[in-house]
Amino acid sequence: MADKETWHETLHSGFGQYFSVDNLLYRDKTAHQDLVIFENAAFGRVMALDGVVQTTERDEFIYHEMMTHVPILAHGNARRVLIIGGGDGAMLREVARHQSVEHITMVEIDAGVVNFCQTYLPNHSAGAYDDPRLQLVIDDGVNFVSQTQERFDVIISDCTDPIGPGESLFTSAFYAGCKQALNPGGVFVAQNGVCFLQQDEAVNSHRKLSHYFADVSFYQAAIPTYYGGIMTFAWASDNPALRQPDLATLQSRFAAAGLPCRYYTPQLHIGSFALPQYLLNALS
Ligand code: AG3
Repeated sequence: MADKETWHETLHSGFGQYFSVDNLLYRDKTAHQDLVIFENAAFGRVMALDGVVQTTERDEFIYHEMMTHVPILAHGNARRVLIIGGGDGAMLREVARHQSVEHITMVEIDAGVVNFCQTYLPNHSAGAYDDPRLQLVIDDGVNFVSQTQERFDVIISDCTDPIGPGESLFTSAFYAGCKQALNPGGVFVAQNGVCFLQQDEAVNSHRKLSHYFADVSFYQAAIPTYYGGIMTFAWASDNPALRQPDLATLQSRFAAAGLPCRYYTPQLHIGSFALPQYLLNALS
């Protein structure tokens, strides 16, 4: 933080965003990262790690709905879901809304993020840590996916940017582990940065994932606090049909799931796989 009143993001060089710190709720170094949680008049509670905004109360629904309902509803029969990262608990909250999901494993490297977010960012997890379907593992995600004998239908990588502890979640070793931990017909999705400013990230993920999966692409959403335009989510599976579901199928799955969404719609799900030409050019 630059001073007591204003917090500046340090992710991009040369320009960026700031927040007024209207009430500092928590700030300390966990075992792995510099964690800060504060109140901001415009965005509610804000959580940042190592100088980068991870989530805010005001716009988190866009990110978390898109990273859960898109793969789960596209899959159509996801019973076992693995979340990598996600220590603030909102990804868990959204996955847990699917009554058809029987088991959720969440692997977070930083116990401090889990603990302090439950105290200072409680609306994110909204009680989901008490869900009996949850197995919470404090471990490195690469380690977990390479060693586990368990298999999952959907894997969600709710990672930070590839700096600090989150860097390993952008490696071939991690993608190979995710491939082996997926059931046949499974889907892997991952936070992949804002592609206008972090295009190399998308290009690299695409190249690495293509070694392990037959169908690799991205879908996107604009999330205001992930400053700089659309955020891309990596999408990897062995079944290209999962990326092009028909509207009627999604609508009936969505209705059956009974989800209270504020961003996700089946129409938007289908449209989110359309990518801007500059990204398609970079990927080809
Ligand atoms: N993790 C993704 C934060 C990425 C921010 N990156 C950026 N602005 N390029 C969010 C964790 C929420 N559960």
